[in-house]
Amino acid sequence: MVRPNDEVEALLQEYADLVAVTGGDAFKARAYEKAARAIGGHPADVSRLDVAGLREIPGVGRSIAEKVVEYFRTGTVAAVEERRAEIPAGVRQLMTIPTLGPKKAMALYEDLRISSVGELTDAIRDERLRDLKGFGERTEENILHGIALMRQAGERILLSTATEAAEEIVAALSGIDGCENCAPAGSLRRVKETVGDIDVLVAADRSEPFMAALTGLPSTAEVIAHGRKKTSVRTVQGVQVDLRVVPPDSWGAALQYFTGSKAHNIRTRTIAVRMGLKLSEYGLFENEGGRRVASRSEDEVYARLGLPWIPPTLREDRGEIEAGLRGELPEVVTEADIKGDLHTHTDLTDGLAPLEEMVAAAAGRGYAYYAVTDHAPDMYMQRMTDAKMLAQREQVRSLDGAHGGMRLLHGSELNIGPDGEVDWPDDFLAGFDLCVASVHSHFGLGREAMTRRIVRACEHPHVHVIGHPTTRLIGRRPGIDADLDAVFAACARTGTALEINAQPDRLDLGDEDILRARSLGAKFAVDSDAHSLRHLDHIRYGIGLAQRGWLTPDDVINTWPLRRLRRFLRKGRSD
Ligand code: DGT
Ligand code: CA
Ligand code: CA
Ligand code: ZN
Repeated sequence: MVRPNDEVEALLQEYADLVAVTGGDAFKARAYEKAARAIGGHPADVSRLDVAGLREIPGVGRSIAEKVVEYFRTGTVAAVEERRAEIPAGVRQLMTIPTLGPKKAMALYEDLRISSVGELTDAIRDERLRDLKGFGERTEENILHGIALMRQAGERILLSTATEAAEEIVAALSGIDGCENCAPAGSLRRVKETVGDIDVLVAADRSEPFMAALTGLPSTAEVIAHGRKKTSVRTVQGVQVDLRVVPPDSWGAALQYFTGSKAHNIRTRTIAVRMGLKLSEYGLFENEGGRRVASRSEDEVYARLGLPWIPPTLREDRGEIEAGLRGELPEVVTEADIKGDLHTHTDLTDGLAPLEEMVAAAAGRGYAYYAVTDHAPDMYMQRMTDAKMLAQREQVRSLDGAHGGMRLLHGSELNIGPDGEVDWPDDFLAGFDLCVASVHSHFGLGREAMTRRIVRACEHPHVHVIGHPTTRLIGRRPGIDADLDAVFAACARTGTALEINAQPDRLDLGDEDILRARSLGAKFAVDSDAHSLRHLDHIRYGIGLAQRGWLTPDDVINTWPLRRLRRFLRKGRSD
């Protein structure tokens, strides 16, 4: 269920951390880190490659390739096990606390013999960390926050993880004889940013074959409950899956009920009650006589309640019922509306694929335009130079229109400095078609300074999109502290778009922020921020978020025809 590539990525990343903290050389640790990312982003399944095949992946040398082969042959890697054995399990857990990291965790162990999360919270309470080099009051706060994030993340999983797991289950169950319908429900169908458990629904006359299939899947680690109507299992990744099998003639009612949200269902039930009806997962029934009046499709159920079909992404009781009753539901943006991606990387910086391959893959998605936005020089480890950027521009120009007429925009992802300044002087910036500007450092500025910083970036004539605006990493790093309403208003005023970054662990902006920003008049760009070919597909999660924020194509600049997009990129200038 976990992609083999992701498994190897996590393993090599762990190895890099272990090397770093057990006194191995920093160069080796970095090499493993780089290989981890390359394998995670590699389009082909690495479990099927031999040493020679693996060595064709950039950054993967003989010794790394051999470890990968060893892992798939034996299930473990001796070198990783040896390093693990040097560190107590509790300390390894400390290393995974966001905001703490491997180095500090090791320092805590070596200097204070702290080897569990419990001991760490005790030590913070007793102010025993303050005497350590590199720790202070601020660090303590951050660590406590990291522990809280880790505990929350332990309970919910990333949307992408849940989606991939659910798709495998749905594919397996759909192939079984007698399956009339099969789909995910619950928060996953509503495309929530994180998912508590996966709900899957099947319409069939006999339930047992489906229940048996779920419990027998290779990805199933544990059966929690096995029944005729509902079966629950836990996957090898620790995710709970609830499978319900319903009679085909109550499919619509069941799908509506188990999609939720609870808050939305309370509203639909109340409407039913007022009409003298009763709504359950079996259908919509008349109170008197109990005749069933709707149940086959969701459409039918909503129609009988006087409502249009409501997209699952809107079902949160955030005004969708009222809008539906008035006939004013938004025509939310869909993946088919997206005409291009405006934030992507190549192997010129930290992307994994060369320009031509990224462009070909984008064209394969049917895009009308595509922006290449590699990192700018202020992110030092990317080693960007003016010459490299200009050489890439030549290459971009030569590929412009070469794939099915897809137009290319040459851009860059700039870094918003602590005072709101960006890389490069204006005359150099003027040469780009489009610039995304993002916060990549100084996350801890005070609220006022942080707000001023981003507003200044919005006011820059050559900044068109604010990339991953809050910089949060789900379960790992909180968003920056800024007056976001002031930022959103500045975006609206200056004609700067807010990004909806679709990277699975960012999903930034989140739905609540999108709703507020939209009400303040801002426009949006839904971007993959792809660092590899397969990342281009992540755009779907961004679309889910955009829908949850009630956005229509008119709100999203990369659904617009290129002419209208180019006008937006002039930021009011006439040139
Ligand atoms: P999650 O799993 O925490 O991410 O969120 P959901 O929304 O998937 O919640 P879950 O799995 O507990 O239940 C799936 C759906 O089933 C939920 O969205 C609405 C429906 N549902 C579950 N329990 C109740 C209930 O007691 N009343 C009503 N009206 N609906 C319920
Ligand atoms: Ca659920
Ligand atoms: Ca559930
Ligand atoms: Zn980026």
